[in-house]
Amino acid sequence: MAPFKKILIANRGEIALRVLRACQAMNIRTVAVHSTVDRNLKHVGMADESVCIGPAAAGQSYLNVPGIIAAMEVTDAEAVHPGYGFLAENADFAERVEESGFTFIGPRAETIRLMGDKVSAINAMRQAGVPCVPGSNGPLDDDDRRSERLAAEIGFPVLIKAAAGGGGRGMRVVEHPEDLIKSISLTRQEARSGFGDETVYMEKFLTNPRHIEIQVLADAHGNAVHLGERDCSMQRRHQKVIEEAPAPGITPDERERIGRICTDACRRIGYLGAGTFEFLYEDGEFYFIEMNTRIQVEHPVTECVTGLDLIRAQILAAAGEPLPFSQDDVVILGHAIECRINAEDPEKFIPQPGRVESFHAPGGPGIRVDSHIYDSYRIPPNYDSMIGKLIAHAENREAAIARMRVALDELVLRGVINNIPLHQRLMRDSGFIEGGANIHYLEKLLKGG
Ligand code: MV4
Repeated sequence: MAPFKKILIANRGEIALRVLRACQAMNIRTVAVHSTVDRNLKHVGMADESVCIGPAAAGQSYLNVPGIIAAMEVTDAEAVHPGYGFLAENADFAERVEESGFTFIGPRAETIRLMGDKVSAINAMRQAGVPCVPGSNGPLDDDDRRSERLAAEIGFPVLIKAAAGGGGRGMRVVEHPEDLIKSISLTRQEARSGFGDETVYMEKFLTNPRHIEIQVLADAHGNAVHLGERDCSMQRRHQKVIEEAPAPGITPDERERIGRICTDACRRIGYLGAGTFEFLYEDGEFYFIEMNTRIQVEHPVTECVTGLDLIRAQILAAAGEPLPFSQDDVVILGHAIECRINAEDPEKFIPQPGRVESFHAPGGPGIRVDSHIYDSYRIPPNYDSMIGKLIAHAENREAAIARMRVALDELVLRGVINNIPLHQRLMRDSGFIEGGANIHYLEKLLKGG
């Protein structure tokens, strides 16, 4: 029996298509909601029903909470999958969905709210035994002497972060003690105007970390498993470019130890569904920074190395089904790499919307393409520039890179300027091939370092 009869997909692009495919494989009917410029999206045509919920501007369509709930009512959908971005980590939306008698496919609203505030997230995690970055262990108050003592104890450089920030928004590095108080007040002002919350906290600034994240799955019966880690260090301006699993150099013992810490924390906080613990990794130590309460763009690399369907797992968890496997059943097999394909300028990384003249996806063993584009598809200028993901899986990292090189050379994408040449370069770059590059590697490479 299908866990739901009908699911509404509150997203667009490749992730909406990915969710639709999972629903179809589970015999669940689908409702696509879309903006006026998105009538021609691939998943809209494939869905059982579709509803136009507003104009192109996301604020009036994909972020239109009453419109989406009304669409659930008129189509008699039981549950909503938010994908990533848009309303995926909006606790008020999750709450409104549940109050309206529907199921939100994701963690409970209170969990989303807890993790949305980075200070409360870190506090919850520290109490649950997760290693965090040395820091203020809570908000900074307006006692300047106290902040100065704290920074001196932690040691410079320190980082001032907005509690309502995350994903690289609202942070400021402080190198010298004399700049501390000014930096705190500037970060506070930016946080107040940017997020409507001036709460800031302090952490030691880790200078050359890697970004390694742990994927977890938890059910409503107190079971939690981890699906190993992903390395997402290859990024530019907080936009990930390449992700891989497992992370180069992380040993099975390290994986088991940090994975166990994350699943213990999931049980402690009553986590539900899919989630990601984001860590900075430096000198052999993991430091928790944030938790993502959504499915992530890079989930396919974890699917490849575990053989699991994470969207299916999210749907089953939301329906109250117990996890159908235990930690011992999770086996990491081989290596997977994902290249995010963006329609963007190769020099300045400015989005390049327009008409896809032709698109031919590569194939063969271990190659996966998650994309909604097709010949003559017009990429609207209103949303982000990611138009697909190319994933290569093989028995080891070297073989996965070899498969990715072939797939990138085989892929045809004409009509829109894109970042495939960047990926072709990276797959031949000695620093990437070596593995284990830190979060600054790509930006240095692009600057000519
Ligand atoms: C840090 C850090 C160094 N030290 N925290 C940026 C995004 C947000 N998730 C947290 N971020 C960082 N937090 C401390 N204590 C460096 C970053 C950071 C970063 C982290 C992950 C991936 C890319 C990054 C790029 C620049 C800075």
